[in-house]
Amino acid sequence: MPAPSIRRLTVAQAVVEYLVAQQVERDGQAGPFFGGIFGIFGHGNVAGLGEALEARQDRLRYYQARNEQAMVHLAAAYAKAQRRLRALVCTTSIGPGATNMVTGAAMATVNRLPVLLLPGDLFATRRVAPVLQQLERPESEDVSANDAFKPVSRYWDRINRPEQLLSALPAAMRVLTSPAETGAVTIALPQDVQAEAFDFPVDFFETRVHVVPRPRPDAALVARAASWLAASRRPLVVAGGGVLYSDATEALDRLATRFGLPVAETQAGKGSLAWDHPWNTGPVGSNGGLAANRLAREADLVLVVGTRLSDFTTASWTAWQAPGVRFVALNVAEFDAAKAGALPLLADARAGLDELGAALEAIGWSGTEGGYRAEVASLRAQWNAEVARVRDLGHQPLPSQGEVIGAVNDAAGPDGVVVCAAGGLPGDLLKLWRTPRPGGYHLEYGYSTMGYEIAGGLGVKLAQPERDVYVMVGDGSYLMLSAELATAVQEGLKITVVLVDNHGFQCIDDLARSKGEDNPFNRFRMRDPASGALSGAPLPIDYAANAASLGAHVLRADGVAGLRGALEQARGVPGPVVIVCEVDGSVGVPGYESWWDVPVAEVSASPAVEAARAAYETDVRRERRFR
Ligand SMILES: Cc1ncc(C[n+]2csc(CCOP(=O)(O)OP(=O)(O)O)c2C)c(N)n1
Ligand SMILES: [Mg+2]
Repeated sequence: MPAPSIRRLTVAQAVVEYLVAQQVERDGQAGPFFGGIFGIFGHGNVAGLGEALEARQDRLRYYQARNEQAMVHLAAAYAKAQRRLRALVCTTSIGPGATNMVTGAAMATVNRLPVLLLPGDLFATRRVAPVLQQLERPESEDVSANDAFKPVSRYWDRINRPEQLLSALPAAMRVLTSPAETGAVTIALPQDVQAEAFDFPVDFFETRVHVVPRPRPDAALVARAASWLAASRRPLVVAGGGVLYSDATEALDRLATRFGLPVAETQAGKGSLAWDHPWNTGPVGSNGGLAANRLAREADLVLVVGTRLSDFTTASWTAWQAPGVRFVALNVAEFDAAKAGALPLLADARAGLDELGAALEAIGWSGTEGGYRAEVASLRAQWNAEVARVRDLGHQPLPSQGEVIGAVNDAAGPDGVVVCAAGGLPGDLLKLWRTPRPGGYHLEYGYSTMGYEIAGGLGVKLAQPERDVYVMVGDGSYLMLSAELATAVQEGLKITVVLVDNHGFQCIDDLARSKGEDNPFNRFRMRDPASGALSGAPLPIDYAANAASLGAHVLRADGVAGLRGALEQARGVPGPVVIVCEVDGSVGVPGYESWWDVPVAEVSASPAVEAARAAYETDVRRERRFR
């Protein structure tokens, strides 16, 4: 008798059995790809996936979440901290539970982070319709709320028959483990199909190792890139997130050091070189610093590595002003390598940097000239002095946000990780945070989603329990999505949340004012009964009491000295800590010869808006297209 070659499982059981058998290997090291599953049950997953997971708690641990959007943030942060070599799964009920994940899916896809989303779906049999939470469409029965995931997923499928899993799950794994294509993967699971049994082939559940390759660039193009570099007088490297994902930090260090190449950082790439590395010139772009922004302006050759070249990196395409400036784009994704009319080096960042270094050796280039090196050193010194100044303003009576960042950075030490996503903090962190080690700076600035911060911090802590995680969150973001503090308490995940209270959506208020607006739309003020405007007393929100009510250990920081004391105290607390710190929102960190394109009203009754429009029309002329 031949061994039975089928296993009779429900579709939900088959999904779980398949997921636990998936491994990923890079550079010869293999491990399980899925680190667990977050979920909130309801109809659409409780009797299907819920039953299947109960039986497999030994291999795929289930974690409760409070909010479906937050759990996708958590999963994406986990994947980022794992350099995309591990991921989490998210399961939801149908309807609102499912569509709550759409924002998270978009965020993961924008940031190229793998997350596997398993929303429940309507009955495939359509036996009962409309079911609770069904979005009916008169023109078609082949549509559900889950179709909203299509434009925000890199792979989307709906399992209407059990055997569809046999192609859908491998396709999902291909996308999740692809450095070039990864993002949100959505597999909608109709709830009747989840519970249906099927004779699956046994070998479908055998351990499968997905090898993440390090594609090498085209040899002729590497030679050309090397000749362009050797001919340049003012080259600049821009390090994006791809450097970190590819573990290319040492390769970048070697190339920069050997040839005297200044390196500028993006939000996703910050930490590619230690902040005090002799060739790290700091951030570039709209929130860039004076060293990198000046170097960028006059650069004649820009080597961009692992970056999407978002408007914040390119300062809305005003960053590069030298006539004839050329780009070389090293990227694992063809889509990104083709940007800026660049010479495309379609490759893994580490492999590409190594090959470029070898090609430069082969043509005997000794690197940049002494004059340029001296200029870089001088700009670096000026920039580091400016950062020190802003981190230590001594503003009274309330501290500035820059001082708070300095204090948290000091407390985080060499191995701490800072997590942030939206508000005024990301720009200030990009300028002021000093990252000693790769992975110490974790910003979600692709989608810049308010509410990512606390959930993201938990994802990082789950991925890297040995590192201290510091979440910096604005009062606005905190109000939007902070309930995962309860999850932190439940799971004993220690994160230190520094809640920066400036009584409103301060960065938007600043932006509105810089464009001539004069309204209270972005401040947290009571509506004034007399005027009817949002200009009354500050909202009486007690953030400390709010966080304490969720079970967090809470500390109130009074000034910078109080904050330093609270951070010290937080060290000894085993569970999550929230430190509430009021700042003076009117004291911002300056911009450094940079710009961001935010169009201003072309006609307005307000002279301030008219003036802002006139300035806009001058500035926008500096935008250069590179196609
Ligand atoms: C989900 C979401 N909604 C809206 C925005 C637009 N937005 C960006 S920053 C911001 C204000 C953030 O306020 P807060 O967290 O207090 O930070 P602050 O600006 O005060 O530093 C808003 C509304 C966003 N990024 N994400
Ligand atoms: Mg605020």
